[in-house]
Order: sequence, then C-alpha cells, then structure tokens
Amino acid sequence: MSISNSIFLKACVREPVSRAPVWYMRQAGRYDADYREIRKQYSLVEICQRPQICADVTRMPVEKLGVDAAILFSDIMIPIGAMGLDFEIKENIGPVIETPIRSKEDVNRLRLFEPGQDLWYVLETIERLRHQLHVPLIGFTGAPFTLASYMIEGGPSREYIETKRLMYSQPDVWKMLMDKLGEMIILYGKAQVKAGAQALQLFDSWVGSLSPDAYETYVYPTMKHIFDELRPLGVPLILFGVTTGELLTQFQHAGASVIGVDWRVPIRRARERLGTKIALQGNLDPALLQAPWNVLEAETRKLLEEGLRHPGYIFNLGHGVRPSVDIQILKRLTEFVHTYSEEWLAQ
Ligand code: 1CP
Repeated sequence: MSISNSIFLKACVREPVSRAPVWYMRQAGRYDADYREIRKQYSLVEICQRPQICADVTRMPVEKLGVDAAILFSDIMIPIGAMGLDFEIKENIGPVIETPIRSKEDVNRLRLFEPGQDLWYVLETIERLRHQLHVPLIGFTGAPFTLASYMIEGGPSREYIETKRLMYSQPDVWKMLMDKLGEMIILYGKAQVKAGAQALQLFDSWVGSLSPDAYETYVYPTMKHIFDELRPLGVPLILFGVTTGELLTQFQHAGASVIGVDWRVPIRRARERLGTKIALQGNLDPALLQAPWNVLEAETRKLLEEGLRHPGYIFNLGHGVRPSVDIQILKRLTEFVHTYSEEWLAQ
C-alpha cells in the first residue's frame, strides 16, 4: 500500500482525492457479533498478545465495512503494563490500576522497555497485517496526559482531581512522568512504524480537561518533543482528544500533521482556527449512529460539504463507535460517505 493508491494517506498530506476517506475510532469492537464471540474465549489483553487473532480482529472492520484504513487492535494501556505498572481491563469500566502512581518513587520505578522484546506481539501483529491488508495500517499510542490520568487516578475519571493535584502540587514529579511517557511514546511509535504502521494516531482523549494555559505549561513541551522526534519517520501524525476545541492551535504548533476534531467543534470553525495547511479528521457525533437514517444522512451530508471544502479531510466520528451501534448502519454510512463525496467532488 503506497500513498499513490490510498485516499487516506493522500488526504493526510492534503493531496486531492476522488472521494473522502473513512475510518472510525473504535471500529473493531463490541458492536460486532464476531468480535463478541472472540471475546468469549479471550480477554482484550489476550487478543492483543496473539498476533494472528489480533490481526484478524484488526481486519474485520476493513472487510465488513469497507473503511479506507485499519487501526491496530490494541489498547493505550498495553505499553503501560510493559513499563511495569499492572492494570486490568474491567468489563463496562475500562482500565483499572490497583497501585496508582502518586510519588517520585513510583515514577522512578517505571521502566523504559524494549519494544522488540517486551511488546514483540504488537510488532508481529503489525508485520502480519502489512502483508494482509490492502488499506493503510494506523498504529497508535496514548499521549502522556491521557496515560498519566489512568496511571494516577487508577481508572477512568470525570474530573481528574488526583491527576491535577499531582500536576499542580508536584510539578517536578509531573515533569519526570511526562518525560518518561514521552520517551516511551517515541520508542514505541518508532517501533510501530519500523514494523509497518503507515500512520500514527496519538490519543490524548482526556486532555481537554485542561485549560489552554495549563496545557501550555504542563503538557505542550512533551508533545512538541514527541512530534519533533517522530516527524522524521515521514508518516502522518494524527492527534485527537475530546473537548479540545480551545487546544486545537496548540495541537498544531506542537507538530501534529492531522488533527482529530470532536463533534463539539464544527469543522468550519476548526478550519478558521487552524487554516488550510493541516489535515482534519472527524467529527460526526457518534450518537447520530443511533438516530433515524434520514437524520444521520442529512448530518453526514452537511459535514462532508464542510470538510471537503479544502484538501485534507478524513471522515470519522467525533469519538469512538458505541457498542450499541448496528453494524449495518456503519456499513451503509461508509457507502454513503463514499458515493456522496465522490459526487460532490466531481461537481
Ligand atoms: O473488551 C472490550 O472489548 C472492552 C472495550 C475496549 C476495546 C474494544 C477497551 C477497553 N479497549 C479496546 C480496544 C481499543 N482501545 C482500541 C482498538 C482499536 C479500534 O479503534 O478499533 C483503541 C484505539 C483503544 C484506545 C483507547 N483505550 C483509548 C483512546 C481512544 C478513546 O476511546 O478515547 C482509551 C481512552 C482507552 C482506555 C480504555 N480501554 C477500554 C475502555 C473501555 C477504555 C475507556 C475507559 C474510559 O472511559 O476511561
């Protein structure tokens, strides 16, 4: 798969395309009955650790929905386990850590792993997928703030009180943690690209809980360092977070080449803020997948007409697919985006 025959890779570098590329965050997962069947036998982590099954799960949405990119099936917590912090993925909750990080000693205990040794199964999955896929493979990692939020809170959170407590009251410890996670992300991102990932998405899902000033002081320097180190790899670097409307220009300055926008920010507003020299990805409200088809179609049309006004637009949701979504709707939506965007671009 080279850029010349991938509308996804072309859109990432703002080259003209004949139709809008589509993929969905959380496109492999519990809305799919075959995935649920596999999950009866294996836990999420067990799937990640078995390259053949993991590759099969990664390919499912490509084959069933006709999306234009695959995203590696994994979880943002996998490398955290390799750093020596044990976690568990609890049903209907998410990642849970029994002994969260609270002190300098805790941070010092985290180790920088060797991806080829400690996460060999991720790299082998990527290598296999590169031989199997006819669309590009997106690798991913969590970004430092979002990873730190799970590590410090010990699980999902609404207000990130403990995370912010550490950030504001022990800035030196926070900096050590950001630096260490930054180095891990650079190592892990490089290893994924070397194994065959053709784009990288950094999920900073929860960083929108920070003010722009706090982001600038406590997160931006690490993000800039990560992008400076990953840019020479020459693959698109996508940065996504929820409720990050006020942080979008900082995402751009940090060095992302594609910005994932959630549904709270209209694409035209994101364009006003970011200009036309960056690709945008998003941002249909995932709840619309459960709306009547005529409503979903009308909103999709509107979004495409805004997104396609400038080269460099990738259709996606504003966050992940919910488990209650009907797979047939996702399939129909993918086809609709393809046909409608092709007509619109041919005008
Ligand atoms: O067993 C299951 O199926 C449980 C649900 C699930 C799945 C399907 C979890 C637990 N992780 C995953 C896989 C996963 N995680 C992917 C697969 C690739 C794809 O998109 O198809 C990806 C990209 C992730 C990344 C991830 N994990 C993020 C960032 C993306 C986002 O949604 O914002 C986050 C925040 C996590 C943590 C996590 N893991 C699992 C859950 C339920 C959560 C979120 C918990 C919370 O709300 O804080």
